[in-house]
Amino acid sequence: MNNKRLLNALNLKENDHRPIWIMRQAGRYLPEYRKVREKYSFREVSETPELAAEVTLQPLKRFEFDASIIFADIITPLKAMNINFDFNPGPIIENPISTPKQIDALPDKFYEVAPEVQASLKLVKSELKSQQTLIGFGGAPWTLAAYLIQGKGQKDFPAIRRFASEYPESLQSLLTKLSDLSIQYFKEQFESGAEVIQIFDSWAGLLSIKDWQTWIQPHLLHIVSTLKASNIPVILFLQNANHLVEYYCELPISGIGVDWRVDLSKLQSNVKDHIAVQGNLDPAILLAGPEVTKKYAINLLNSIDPKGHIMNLGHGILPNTPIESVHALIEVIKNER
Ligand code: 1CP
Repeated sequence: MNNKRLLNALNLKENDHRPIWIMRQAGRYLPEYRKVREKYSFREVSETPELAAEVTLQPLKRFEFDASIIFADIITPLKAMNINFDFNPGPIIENPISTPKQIDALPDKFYEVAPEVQASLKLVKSELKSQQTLIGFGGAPWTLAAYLIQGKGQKDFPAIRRFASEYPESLQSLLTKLSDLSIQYFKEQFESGAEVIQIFDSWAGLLSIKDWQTWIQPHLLHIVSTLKASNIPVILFLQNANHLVEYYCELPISGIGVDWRVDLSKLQSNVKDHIAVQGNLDPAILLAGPEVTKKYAINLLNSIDPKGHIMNLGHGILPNTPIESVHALIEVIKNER
């Protein structure tokens, strides 16, 4: 047995108890995080390896999490494609893509993708305990393209759906460039110490199954098969995409992360022979305090086979979450032993 619970779970191996980490675990619910953010913007923190490493490690000083996720954003690697952006608080793209010409002008070879993230990963790795796993991450091509074309986060991202209908070949070319960028970025993260890559396909749920097969499936298949050939495990995260989960599970991935709308126990029973499941407590439950959190966490654990289960929330932890609720969650997991 490996002493890293997260890797054991992804390999569908037994553990003394299931691994736990929390999406956005380095976040505003922590006073020490808020203190850093009083002085520095999100961008300054994520682009300064010492600061990024400091906030990445903050939650591990308080809680016995089994993993840390590097502090960056899904759009961080787009700089290597000559895309300028800022955050307010979500991504704002300086010149959103509206024509095929802009896509033709984007590079398809990249020298080095987000070197600051590579530096942050190395710093964090040197501080982790041997049982803790370092997670690298990025956005799936469709989700990245949604920001590039819309210019910012917007309900249902109409601009990319319009672009897909008007310039389908050009959108395929953009998704191909984003896939190549992502493969390079993920491999570089792995070489810098990440042991697992979580790919966020946050806006996939906008598509029908047929459109998913056109815009997402071929690109993700290319990315995850390439990573698998290099023995890099991948967790795919989806939100609000219940109708697509079974199709994602046909990709050669190690884990599938889902939000609280999905029946995790049913999903697990369908995929347990080949994929680990991650999630999926509703983050809003933690707002109700430690006792309620415990009750719901125990219910979740009782419905999911510990083998191949990575405990997590169904989406990022909310900024006003009481710290005691996170302690309660950890306690429930430890008491499983
Ligand atoms: O877990 C962590 O804290 C690690 C760092 C991390 C991750 C994994 C950040 C830092 N962002 C992400 C992923 C991310 N970013 C996703 C996928 C997860 C999800 O579905 O939520 C998405 C869609 C984004 C895009 C993004 N960046 C948003 C979403 C809202 C929008 O407008 O589209 C936001 C708010 C950001 C900025 C950002 N990224 C990260 C943080 C801590 C912040 C907030 C900055 C601030 O509060 O000023």
